[in-house]
Order: sequence, then C-alpha cells, then structure tokens
Amino acid sequence: MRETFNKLASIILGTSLAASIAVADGGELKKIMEARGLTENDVIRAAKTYLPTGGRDEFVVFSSGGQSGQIIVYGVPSMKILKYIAVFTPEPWQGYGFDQDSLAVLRQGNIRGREINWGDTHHPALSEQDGKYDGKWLAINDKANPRVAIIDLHDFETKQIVVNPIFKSEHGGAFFTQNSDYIIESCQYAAPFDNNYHPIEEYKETYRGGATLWKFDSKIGRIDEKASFTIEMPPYMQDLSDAGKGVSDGWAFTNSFNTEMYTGGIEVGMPPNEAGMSRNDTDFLHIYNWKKLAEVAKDKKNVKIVNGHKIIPIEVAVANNALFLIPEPKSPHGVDVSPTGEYITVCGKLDTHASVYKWSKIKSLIDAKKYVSKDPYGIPILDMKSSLHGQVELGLGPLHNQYSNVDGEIYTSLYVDSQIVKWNYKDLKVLDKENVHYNVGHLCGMEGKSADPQGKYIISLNKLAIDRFQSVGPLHPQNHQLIDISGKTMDLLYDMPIPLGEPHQAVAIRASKLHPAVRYEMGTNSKTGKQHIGKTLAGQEKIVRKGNKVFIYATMVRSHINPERITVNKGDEVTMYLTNLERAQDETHGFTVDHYDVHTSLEPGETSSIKFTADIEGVFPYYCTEFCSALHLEMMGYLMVKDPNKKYVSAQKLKMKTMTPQELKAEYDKTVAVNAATDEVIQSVVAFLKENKFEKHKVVADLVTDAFDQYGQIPAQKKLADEAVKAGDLEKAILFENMIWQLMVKTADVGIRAKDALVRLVATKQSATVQAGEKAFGEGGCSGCHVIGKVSSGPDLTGVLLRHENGEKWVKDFIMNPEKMYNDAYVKSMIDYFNLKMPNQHMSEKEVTEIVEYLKWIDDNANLF
Ligand code: CUK
Ligand code: CUA
Repeated sequence: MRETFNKLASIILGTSLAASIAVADGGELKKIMEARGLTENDVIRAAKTYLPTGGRDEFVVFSSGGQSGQIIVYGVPSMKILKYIAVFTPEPWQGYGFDQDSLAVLRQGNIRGREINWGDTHHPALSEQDGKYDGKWLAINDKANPRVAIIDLHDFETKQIVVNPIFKSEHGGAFFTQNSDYIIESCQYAAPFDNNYHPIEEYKETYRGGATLWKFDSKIGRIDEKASFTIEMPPYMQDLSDAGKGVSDGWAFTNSFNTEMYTGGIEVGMPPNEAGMSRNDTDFLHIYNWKKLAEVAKDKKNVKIVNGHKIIPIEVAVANNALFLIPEPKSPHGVDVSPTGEYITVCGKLDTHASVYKWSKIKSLIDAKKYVSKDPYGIPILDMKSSLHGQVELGLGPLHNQYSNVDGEIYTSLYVDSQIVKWNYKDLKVLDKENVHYNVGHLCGMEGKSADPQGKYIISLNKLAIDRFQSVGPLHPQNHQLIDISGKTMDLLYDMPIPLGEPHQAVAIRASKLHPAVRYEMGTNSKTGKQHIGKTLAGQEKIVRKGNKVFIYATMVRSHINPERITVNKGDEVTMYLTNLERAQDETHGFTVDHYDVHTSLEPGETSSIKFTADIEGVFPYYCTEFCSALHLEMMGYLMVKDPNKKYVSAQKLKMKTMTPQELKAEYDKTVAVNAATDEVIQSVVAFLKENKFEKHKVVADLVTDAFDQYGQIPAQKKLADEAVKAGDLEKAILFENMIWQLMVKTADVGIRAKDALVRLVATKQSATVQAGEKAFGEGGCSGCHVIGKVSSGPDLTGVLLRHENGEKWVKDFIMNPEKMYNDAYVKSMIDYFNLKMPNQHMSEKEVTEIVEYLKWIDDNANLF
C-alpha cells in the first residue's frame, strides 16, 4: 500500500508544486541545488523536461540511427529513448534477422544476390496527407547501399525494403510527396545505371545521377516497384531533396554539388576531389514536375529500361517541360520547402548565406519559357536572381532548415559555427542565435517540415560530444540537444547522448497522432500482416516429419512451451513455428535453441518461425528468453539431436526412491488446500474490483480481462486433475493441481495490479498538506511500526482519530509527548500488547498537523485499504 501512496502523491502533485512546497517549508529544494551545484535556470530547465513516472511525452521523435542501420525512437521533451527499430541490420532482441519472417524482410535488401547486413540510414520521413503527418508510415533511406525501407507505425516494425536497381549510392531520400503518393530517393555519387564497368574517363558520357520516384500505396503501406520510375539527371552529385507542397505540389527540388563533374585522381597527381568538386561559385538546384513525369512514364515509348526499372531520359523530361536547373550557392546541402510551398530555402555549406527561392517566381519563368541558357545535357537553366526571393547572411556552414508554427519563422543549423539560428524567411531578418556543442548537422522541429509545424522545440543533432559526457573512450556518443523555442530567444534545455550510429536527420510527430496496437490478431505474421502458415492454437501442437525435414508447430503461453521434448536426427532440417497464445498486454515471449544462432521475439498473438539444420549432435535446451512470469525459468524444453549412424547404449536405470501412497495422499490434500486458499484471495480482489466498478476504467478493465484469461484455463486443468485421481494416479493429479496454482498466481498477479490501479483512480485527491503529511509520516519514522490497513509492529492507524474522544488533539499530544501518556490505560494496554513504546520522534508542530490531515485522508478512503 505504501508504494501506492507514493505513486498517488506523485500523480496528484505536479513537480513544480512539490518544488514550491519544498522551498516554502525550509528550503529542501535549495539544499539540493546547493549540494548538486544547480542554478535556478538549471532547475527551471529540469522542470521543463522532467517526465514524472508514468507520464507521457507530447512528441515522439524518429531519429536515423546512422551507421547502425536502425531508427531510434524517443520522447520530447523528456528525451527518453523508447525503442530502436531494426531496419537494415540484424537486431537480436527483436529477433530481427534471426527468425525466418524478419529475415525475409532483411533479405529483400540483398543487392545483386549479395546479402547486405548493414546500412547507413540518413533521412527518416513520415507519411503525409495534405502535407500533414498522418502517423501511419515511416520511410528511411540507406545511403551506402541505395535502398528505402518502410516501417509500419502500428507496430513500429520494418515491413519492406526496396533496392534501387540503378543507383550505386544515394542520399536525397526519403521524402514523401504531400499525399504520400510517391517517395523521393535521389542519387548521390553518380555512377553508371547499368551494372557494367565503365572507365572513369567516360564519366560525363556514361555516369549518371537521378531521382527515383517510388510509388507508394498508403493504404497498405508498401512501395510498388513496378509503378515506380527514375528521372535521369546529369552526373552532378544530387544531394538532399524535398517535395513541393500546397502551391508547389506536383513538383520536387533536389540540390547538387560537383556540377564541375570533377573525378579526382590524387594517385595520378591530380588535385583531390574536395578541391575540384567545389571550384565553381554555384551548383544546380534541380526542379522537376514529378506529377507530369509519372504520367509520361506510363507510356513505354518515353522510357528506357535498365535492370528492369523505368528511366525517363533527360531529353524526354526536358521535352515535356518537366526538368529545370537554377544556380545555387556552391556545395549546398539542405533544400527545404516552407509549410505553404511558396518558399524554398537552400543552404550552402561553403556559403554564409541562406538563399530563399520563391515558387511563384520560378513558376512564371517556367511558364514563360524564360531560360538564361542550357547545361551540357540540354536542361534549361533559370535565372538565379529572378527566382530568388532573397538571401540572408546567417553564419558559417549553414546546413539544414526547420519551420515553426510562427509564420515566416525558420531555424537553420550552422555546422562550422556550431549554432542554431532563428530567422525570418519572408522579411529576411536574423532573430536569434543559440550555441550548441559541437558541429550540428540536421536539426529537428516538431512536425517542422510538414504543412503544420508545431513550434515549441528544436533538437540540435550534433556530430561531436566534446566536453559533454562521461568519457567512454575515444569514440564519443553523439549529442542531441533540446532547445526551447517557445520564447523570444532560444533556450537550451537538455543534452542527450546517443550511443548508436550517427543520427543524421530526425522527424518528430505529436504523440496523439500515433495509434500503436496492443496485440496482434491470433496467428499473425507481423512482417506481412497476414495469418502465418504456421499458426498453431492450443491443442493443435504437433511435430510433422517429411523425409529429413521436421516441422514443429509449437505454442507459447505463460509459462510453458508446447512441445517440451523434440528429438531429431543429425542433419535434419528443422522448422519451428511458434505462436504466442497470450492476449495480455506486453506478455512477449522470446525463443531460442541453444547453439543454433536462432532467436525470435513473439508479441501477444504473433506467430513466427525459425529454421536451422540440426548439424551438431547433442542435447540442446530451448527456452523463453523474456522474463515473462515467476515461472519463466521453467519455460523450456529439450531438443535432442541423435546421430542415426551411431548406436547408443542405454544407461542403467537408477533406482529412485518413490513416495508411499500415504505420503502422496498428504501432498495431494495439501496442494488442494493451498489452491482453495489462493482462490479465496482472488475472490476478495474480485469483490473489491466489482464493488468499485472496475469496468468504468478502461485501464483497469483491460487488466481484469488479462487476469481472467489465465483464470479461465483452470476448469480444464481441474478436469484433468480429477480424472487422474479417479484413475488412481495421484502423482499426476498433484502436477495438474500445481498447474492450477500457477494459473491462480498469474491471475492474482495481474488482479492485484488491477486493484492498485483502481485504488489510484478512485481515492480522493490528496491536498498539498495531506501530501506533506504522508511525507512526514514516512520520513519521521512512523511507517516503521505502523502499516495502514494492517496490524504490524504497531497498531493499524485506520480510524485512529475516531478511537479517542477529541481524537485530533489526543493524537497530536501523543506524537509530541508520548512519554507523558505511557500511563494512560489505552496506551498502557497497547504497550503491553506490542511490547513496544511509542518513541518521541521530535517532530515539529507543523509536521504533526500535517500527519493528522493525512490520517483524515486515510479515514476518508478507509474502504480502499
Ligand atoms: S546529411 Cu548528415 S548532416 Cu545525410 Cu541529411 Cu546533412
Ligand atoms: Cu515466456 Cu519467459
């Protein structure tokens, strides 16, 4: 109960209130601040990010995990990490790549028959409707091995990996168009589209860049490769991209560098790439009408096919007035379309300016066919000055941009200056700068690239963590810094070390837009969303042999795996289908067979499969890898692999002492009695839940459903136990009665959780004084002898105020000066009974008053204890 009080108190009293109380009542907060060397600003920042136990964040961030090939999910403002989503790399906890079904997803990412087990994730993107995030799908690209993956936000699992059949490298993905019709993936390092050798001397002729438009079906959340196409582009290094929205919907924008088409050659005495690739003052922003080109691509005559993939040649795109170039300051990086689609901001790493282009200006140049020239590949070039809204000097190394809810407000990362700059892209004024540590790459606003940015926070995704954290060796974590942007000036709130990969880009969404599932429909293959061919229900477990192939249909439920013994021949190919029969929330089971490098994680209702060749002889325990219940360790079985060519001599049977019939009967009776007593406890919890109308509270009702999932299995076990008794097999009957007890314990476990949750919901709210009283009760040592609702080493204090005439005064006097009352008849009897004297705890009058208030609160809620 004590714990329940603490939970109650922390829920009822917000942090800041607790803090002000602490200050008022003798400076406890001050003491902590002094001891920990905190300033008032530190404490305010802590309060702005602190998430009390059980609390929820307002925003959820999906950050690329860089070279880990994963995605990191965390909450804002608490910056608490919630999940790593396995995407391009195996992930053992979730069994990703270690069971057959997730392996099938991972292997979709094979390139030219080669298994690829790592990825360099850069840009996650959330699916959109009307340019606003819909919380359904997440896409991310792999720069190293040009691929795009789709993650389902209903279970945060990767469902699809698509390999770009013609690019050899990419960077400008993934970006959704405003209604998620397409996902843009543009090239980075130009290379031949085909898979053949082409000498670097033929770079300009045979190497190409481009932008792939992946057709996306947002109902089922899958890319349709056949309906996708690529727009051929010159061998400039295409970089980041963005889809137009609102007024610019239907168009897309892709930056580039190395329009010099320099190809290096340090080894033959040429200056290095870095010099040759940044020689020109400007590079090209590519502007293309993907909507029109999607129609164009439908006609076979308009496309060429390479590696089975449709490509629209440059000349076809140009002939359809669908591909243009505009000069942009040298070596640009981010290109970011404003919430209305009218302004397009480009930042150049090597230019101190941000350049703001205006869509209406660009569009009128295109409509009037006003070109200044053409590039060597015949693409019309629009005049830079006439398409610019303006340029602003921001600082050194501007990279990426994010928008806020304030019209015209934009935030830009400055890589070299290590700053975030807040400015206005409409009136082109710099408003504020905030220092970050060190070398920021991307920055992440709350829905900051959607048509509906939320403001509030910016996260600075820093590449280095010099001076920031406990050193863990030469490789430091990366540092995500949370900045409050709700005020006139920015305020840096929090540093979060990220110990996974190099997170390039992150996207944030309101948590209220996400609706993740609690369980799967029974027998679901989570990777396909369909029923698994190996779905097995209770009672359907079996082992099927076809030649040297063995198929095991198994189930898992607290706390056993069925079957528990499997014998195969050495060399057999073993496939195990496992179904988690649980309905209860978070009752995941994991499964592995020792020594065979297989692992799967089965969420409630899920079926998955593992496969291996039993190529080593011996005895191999298999077990559940999640600590799922008090009998988790017992959730195991044996795989026995025998060599069919070997003769095994049976070991001499040991003569074990057996129990006498009387001993057996005694044990059986004892087990039945224990079960009856346990059931009584369950029934008392049930009565409490019913009296307090548990069904009114969804959280509690769910827990009760979970509990009765277990309880409902008891009659079947009881029948088996009684049959065994009838057959005279008490040994077996005891085992079944034991099983009943296990089910009861699991029921009680969840039932008590439900009761605790219900108490919290129905108790009267505690006032500040009551809360202080509870604290004084705990810290003054009262709780050492008095347990509310129970007689322990001192009397139960429920109703203590009513036990004495003028109860409040009596209790106060007694706490202040207990010695004076040792001779009082009632006190004397208590001293005799407990063999203990109430000690003087030297409490202040204020504390005693608060304790009395607390005792009153207990009486108000006495029915709950
Ligand atoms: S890139 Cu890493 S800081 Cu791949 Cu978006 Cu700019
Ligand atoms: Cu199931 Cu441990």
